[in-house]
Amino acid sequence: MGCLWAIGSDRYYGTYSPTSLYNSTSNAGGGHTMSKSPENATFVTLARNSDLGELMNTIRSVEDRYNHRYHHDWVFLNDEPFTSNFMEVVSSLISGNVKFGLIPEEHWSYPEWINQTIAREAREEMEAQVIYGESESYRHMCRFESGFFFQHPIMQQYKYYWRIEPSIQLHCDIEYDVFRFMRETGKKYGFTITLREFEVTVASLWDVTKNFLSHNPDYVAEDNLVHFISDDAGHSYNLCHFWSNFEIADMDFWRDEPYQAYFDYLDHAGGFFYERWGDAPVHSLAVSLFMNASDIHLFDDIGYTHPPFTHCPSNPRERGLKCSCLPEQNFDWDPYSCMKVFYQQKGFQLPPEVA
Ligand SMILES: Nc1nc2c(ncn2[C@@H]2O[C@H](COP(=O)(O)OP(=O)(O)OP(=O)(O)O)[C@@H](O)[C@H]2O)c(=O)[nH]1
Ligand SMILES: [Mg+2]
Repeated sequence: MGCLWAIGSDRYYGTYSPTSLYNSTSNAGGGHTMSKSPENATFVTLARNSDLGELMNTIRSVEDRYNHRYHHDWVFLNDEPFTSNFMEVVSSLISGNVKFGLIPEEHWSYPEWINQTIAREAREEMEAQVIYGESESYRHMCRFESGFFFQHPIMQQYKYYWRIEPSIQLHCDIEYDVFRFMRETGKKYGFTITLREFEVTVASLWDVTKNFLSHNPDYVAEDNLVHFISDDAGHSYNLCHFWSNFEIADMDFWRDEPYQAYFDYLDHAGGFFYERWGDAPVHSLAVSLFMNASDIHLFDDIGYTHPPFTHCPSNPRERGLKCSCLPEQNFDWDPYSCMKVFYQQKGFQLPPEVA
């Protein structure tokens, strides 16, 4: 048994398998009879060693509802080395290849242009206002998820990812390969839950975004979804965003020039530290502006909970997927959800009780 934190010259590459350290086609969980999915795709989970307790049921849920059929890889990233206990336990639960990566320090630290005194004062001021308002690590996490997870050497090998967080649950069987679906339909971004951001955390995000757009108007897609994020044709931000703890998406979008230039512009503006810009609004603004509406997919059939919100299918066909959630738990039509706005912008028919 053992774990590798370094293979070759790449100190950020690691893999762990109790049975075979070097056989990249073997799976740690073992026991599957179907072959591995050919899709160039992986689950990705950012986690601390202390998240292990919450992660075990989450992984079990993802495997039982989906991955035992497809055996996709699963990448775990951390700003500190994973313990061998963490690696052993999660590997024993996963039916695909499992890889562990250490985040490079430059992806989880202050850029030189940030004034850390001002950043600290901003945190102190936000402490009583909003969840994680005081948290320094939360800000590094949001900046990492906004701009760097797809640059990690392990993630560079893949095109598609499904982001999984500790303590989420899947409620319905998923009987098709979601990554194959993304590839065959040309979709670039998939989500399940939408909601509104706390305004204080993104106070200047839209103004900074508008400044960026004024210098880069060509990045805006012709058939964009600006009316999802703005109720007044782009004058102000309505705080709607796709909840990024669930994302099934194409990393080429994050790696391509428009998003790279956008993230760099935001990073220099400093709002990841002087405010508390979340990766969810940052991703959502980019997706809504730089993608065509047809690139964005609502995975309505995926029953999903990230506490405290649930997306539960109500469509009778989707209810046949042995869902362990009730349609009345669905957050979609709550006043804080933006699903109605999304339906209207996409031209979807609203359920009669909502229309
Ligand atoms: N390695 C590492 N991972 C972190 C850290 N902070 C958060 N994460 C991970 O980043 C993701 C988002 O953090 P969460 O604490 O779930 O943030 P949230 O979803 O906004 O809020 P809650 O789930 O309600 O706590 C999760 O996958 C966490 O495990 C950190 O300091 N280090
Ligand atoms: Mg979370």
